[in-house]
Amino acid sequence: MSSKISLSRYLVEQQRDKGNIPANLRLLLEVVARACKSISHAVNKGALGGVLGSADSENVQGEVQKKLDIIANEVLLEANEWGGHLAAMASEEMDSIYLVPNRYPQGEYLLLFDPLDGSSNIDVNVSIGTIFSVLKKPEGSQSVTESDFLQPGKNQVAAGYCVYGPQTTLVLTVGDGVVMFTLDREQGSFVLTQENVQVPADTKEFAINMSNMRHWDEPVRRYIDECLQGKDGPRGKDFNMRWIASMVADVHRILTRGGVFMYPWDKREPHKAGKLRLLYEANPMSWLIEQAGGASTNGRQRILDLQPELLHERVSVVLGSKNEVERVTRYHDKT
Ligand code: AHM
Ligand code: MG
Repeated sequence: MSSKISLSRYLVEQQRDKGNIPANLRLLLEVVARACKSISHAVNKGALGGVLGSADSENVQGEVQKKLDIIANEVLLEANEWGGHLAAMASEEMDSIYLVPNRYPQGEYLLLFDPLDGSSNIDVNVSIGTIFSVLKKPEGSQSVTESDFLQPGKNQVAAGYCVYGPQTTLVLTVGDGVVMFTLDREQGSFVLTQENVQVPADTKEFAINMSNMRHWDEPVRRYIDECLQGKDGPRGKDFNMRWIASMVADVHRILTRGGVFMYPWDKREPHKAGKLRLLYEANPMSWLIEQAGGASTNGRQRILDLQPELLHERVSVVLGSKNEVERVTRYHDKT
């Protein structure tokens, strides 16, 4: 790339030249990116900033919160509440929705996020990230309620994540393909480093937590079993496995070099549809993957078509290289 394109310039061009986003959505995305920069600095300080370890509290899903989960949540709330672009926010770390306080102007967007995904990796210095999804407040809705957030993923107007790894990378879609920006710490800005991200349709790499194998359902067991048989099995090729236990990092690898990611329903807690949350994990990641030419399903239905019933609803997730996702879907069809 001859001259550097900043996130601000990319967004201005999406608004002014391509007409893909209105000014308020541009502002919203700039603010989210600014918050991610600040979270990246906190993550970077680690033990020196006193940010590691547990916070001695639990979130609505009964998971122990880490100090950085709470810090990241606060950073996102504070950055976004006063700009006038939002009506309300929802987060993995908050039981219910957060309405923009009355003292600030109300906007037309709803922001949903997992402030720090991959929390089990915080203290061990492995990549973690922020996942976000943007919806429009339904027409005619005056004061926002939780039901305004219960929209299928295909309604998203922007989605992305920021991965805090060896580099801090912001990955974004506004429905015009997927773009990646790397944080230039000297300049303090995100710089466009990859456009038109494409997930190869075929892959020899899968990501799943194998320790849950005995709890899986038959179609998932069959798919992984065939991968494990390698060259000698029905697939006729050897597969490689990766599992980072940070969805952001696993999805980032898949957007970079292909692969299939699975966190399926399993028999440990049969009443739960899976581990990952639909609204602020599966939906934004599914849209990014689809925008990059991949596919995403719960095994039986396209994730972006699912009608959410609950704010913190869970879902079974299979996403990544198209041909592999379609194969897993076929295996589900047969049962
Ligand atoms: P979190 O949002 O509480 O961090 O949980 C979500 C994470 C995903 O990033 C990751 O894919 C998965 O949980 C790992 O789960 P497990 O530890 O069961 O392998
Ligand atoms: Mg998460």
